[in-house]
Amino acid sequence: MNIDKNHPRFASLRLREKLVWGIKNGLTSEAGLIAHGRGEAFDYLLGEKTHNFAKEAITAAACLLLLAKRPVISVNGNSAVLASREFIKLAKLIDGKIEVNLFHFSLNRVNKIEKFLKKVSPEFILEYGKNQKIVIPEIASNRAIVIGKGIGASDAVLIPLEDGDRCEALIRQAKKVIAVDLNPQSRTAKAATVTIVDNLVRSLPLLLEEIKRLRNEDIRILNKIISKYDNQKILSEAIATIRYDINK
Ligand code: PTJ
Repeated sequence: MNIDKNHPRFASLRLREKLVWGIKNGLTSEAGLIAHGRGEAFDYLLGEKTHNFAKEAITAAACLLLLAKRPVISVNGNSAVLASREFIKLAKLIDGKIEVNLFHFSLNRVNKIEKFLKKVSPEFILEYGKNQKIVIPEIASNRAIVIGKGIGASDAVLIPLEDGDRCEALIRQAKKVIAVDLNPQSRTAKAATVTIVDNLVRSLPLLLEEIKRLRNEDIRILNKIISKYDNQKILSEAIATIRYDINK
């Protein structure tokens, strides 16, 4: 569909079109549209803007990623079509790896998403077919199967648009987990080390800028920012913002 740039909902409609494109081209799952709709609803309630609680989480996330020795970005069928360029830029900045890890698993979709990301840059992608896999215990989906030297060996993982039990399982493995989730009440949001309650497409460019700002800082300063960070407080602020706006 051709969307007029002057349409008041242009930005939102463009994202929808990206997901529809993702489905037509075999990257995004059909359930991905439902997940996107849920995200849209929360985004609407949050006024479709990046709040201070999200900015605070972005700063903590930047510190975690800069301190990590083996950071990995986990990409699914929604996030791939929404933010492929930003993922590659992020991998470059933090010297990290990108791994495709799907909830509605199909090898065909993994291959298509990898191909799509590799078009931007082939450098940072750990390919599913070419790397040894391991199983992360207590995950009730194919998400349990991860690349050994990717998510398996990681000390920090970015998990945009997640579905809960994997986040909890990664935390049990003593990994730092950064979630991007517009729903502050999701299991993922509650379990993650740092939860960015914001739209992926708004928050990733800000995360890139924050990493650039902090990358030459003393390690002690980065650690101090993390030690002061309180994810529960961030989630409470997000929930309060939604409630306040509903009651206004
Ligand atoms: O490609 P696959 O097979 O790995 O499947 C990906 C989806 C997203 C379908 C799968 O992980 C899933 O079912 O996720 P859930 O459980 O629906 O959770 C997705 C979460 O992301 C929800 O809490 C949404 O509110 C949130 N969300 C959706 N779109 C965005 C978002 N958060 C941030 N930015 C968005 N654009």
